[in-house]
Amino acid sequence: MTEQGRVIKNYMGYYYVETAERRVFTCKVKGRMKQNRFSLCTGDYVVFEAKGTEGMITEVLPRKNFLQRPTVANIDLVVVTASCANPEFSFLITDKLLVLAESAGIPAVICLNKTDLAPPDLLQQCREVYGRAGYKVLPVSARQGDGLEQLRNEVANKVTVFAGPSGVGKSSTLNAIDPCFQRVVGVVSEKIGRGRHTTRCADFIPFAGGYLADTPGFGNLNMEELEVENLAAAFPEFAEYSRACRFNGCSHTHEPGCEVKAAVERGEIASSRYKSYLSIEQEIPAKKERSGKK
Ligand SMILES: Nc1nc2c(ncn2[C@@H]2O[C@H](COP(=O)(O)OP(=O)(O)O)[C@@H](O)[C@H]2O)c(=O)[nH]1
Ligand SMILES: [Mg+2]
Ligand SMILES: [Zn+2]
Repeated sequence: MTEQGRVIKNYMGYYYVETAERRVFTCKVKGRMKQNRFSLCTGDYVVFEAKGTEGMITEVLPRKNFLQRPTVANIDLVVVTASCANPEFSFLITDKLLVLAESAGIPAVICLNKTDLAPPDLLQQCREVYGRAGYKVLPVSARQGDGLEQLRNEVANKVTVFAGPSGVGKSSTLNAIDPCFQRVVGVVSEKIGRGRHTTRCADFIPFAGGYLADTPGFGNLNMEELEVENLAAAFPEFAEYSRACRFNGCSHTHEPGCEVKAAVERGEIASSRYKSYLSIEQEIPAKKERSGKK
């Protein structure tokens, strides 16, 4: 029988596909598809031929969006997770994750975990910087159980991915949202997980009418796939100023009459955000270099 469903887990070459009736099928990919350079990840909607509780995937339906790191498709929300301390809060990593979500066209909020360890003023500072950029900041202490209700409300009925470096408390936060989850916590277990099956894909866990996806940590964030020309658009608060720059296609780095730079100097755009912009811009190879490599 032909069925449709969504890939909720990818493990050892098997795709676990859940239908609208919440039946889960263990599926493989039809050989013919493999030849056509198919791409399939958690979150994809697929068509499959069902036989008992198994299935053969014959088609991947068009994606609404796609996130490279972690590799997931058709997402409603990215929760960019950071910790107040241990590891120390990083504006740059937070901004990189926001840029990746923004470039993929996926809404994002910031979960600021470990508020129990927060240095004075950090929460206020984050609220100022990210509030101005249009992002909600949700303070949480997974350890003390603070801020969870707001987070639960935020993710209800959505397909949500938790993204953030190792150790900030993504798994702990998921466990705090729903103690049934029992995600493995701690740096050591992450290492084992990475060694055994190098999963860059995330697993979906059903929650409140949607799904939550925990993701393994990452070594470094690859910003090289971005286009320099599109980077400024991934900083929503630049838009109203960049329209007024003297030059069309202003890169907001060295040009005279740059209104983005002027706004940073007046304190209307957070200097940490502009610093991240410059730093990410440096990481993206110039167009010539890129085509030269191919
Ligand atoms: N103090 C404090 N520690 C936390 C909190 N949340 C997580 N941790 C600790 O941070 C470490 C990493 O947590 P984990 O959930 O594995 O992080 P992940 O790598 O992002 O999934 C563990 O030792 C947790 O016990 C918190 O709210 N406060
Ligand atoms: Mg984890
Ligand atoms: Zn400019």
